[in-house]
Amino acid sequence: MASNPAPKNVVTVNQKLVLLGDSAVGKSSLVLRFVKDQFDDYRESTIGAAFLTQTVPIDDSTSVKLEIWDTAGQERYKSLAPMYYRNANCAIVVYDITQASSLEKAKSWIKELQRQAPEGIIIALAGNKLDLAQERRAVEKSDAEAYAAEANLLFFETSAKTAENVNELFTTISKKLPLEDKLNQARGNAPRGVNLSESWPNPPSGGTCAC
Ligand code: G3D
Ligand code: MG
Repeated sequence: MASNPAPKNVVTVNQKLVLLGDSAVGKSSLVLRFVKDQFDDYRESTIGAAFLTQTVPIDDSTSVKLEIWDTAGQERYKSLAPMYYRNANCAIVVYDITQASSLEKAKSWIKELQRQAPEGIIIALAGNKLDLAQERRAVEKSDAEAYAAEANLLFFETSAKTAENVNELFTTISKKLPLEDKLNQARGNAPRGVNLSESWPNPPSGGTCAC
């Protein structure tokens, strides 16, 4: 995925994305694949949360700059999560298709988001490690897909390792975001090329990968 800044005649809208899910399901790996098109076989666990940005072209005149908060999955960091999803525009909840318990954990995050996150938040469910499907699949795609449809979620099976469906996941969620208000505001009140930004919750300066 190209990370070039949007051209000058394109309006860029900043939107907040949070990743949630059990530890070791591949949240940081999905972000690394999406933002840098890389994969590390040996990843250090995320401490607290990591912040990255990536710009996604929506159409000829609009881009979304995703401000991505990659949270740590361990139980000891659970109390921090509301800080990241409270103002989120969208969320990706990740499970590992080789670990059935990780889907249960994902469902509990989705319930929490549906109760506590801002109304209208766009939520995607991602079943990661698709490259291991043949040998180690423990969650049937049809089961997860049926759950996602019932809970009104976008759904993808992904592999951060092979990159399968990773851009599709982030691009589809970006295209689902209701941007009308912000675009009208930008086109009516601000010169073209303006970057509509809100600070949330104080991203580290530079916006570099800390995962
Ligand atoms: P997390 O951020 O959800 O905690 P990580 O998960 O991104 O740190 O990944 C946890 C482990 O899963 C890492 O392996 C990572 O390489 C592996 N992984 C992540 N995504 C995939 C994938 O799509 N396919 C496969 N096969 N492995 C993946 P280690 O060995 O470092 O624990
Ligand atoms: Mg991580």
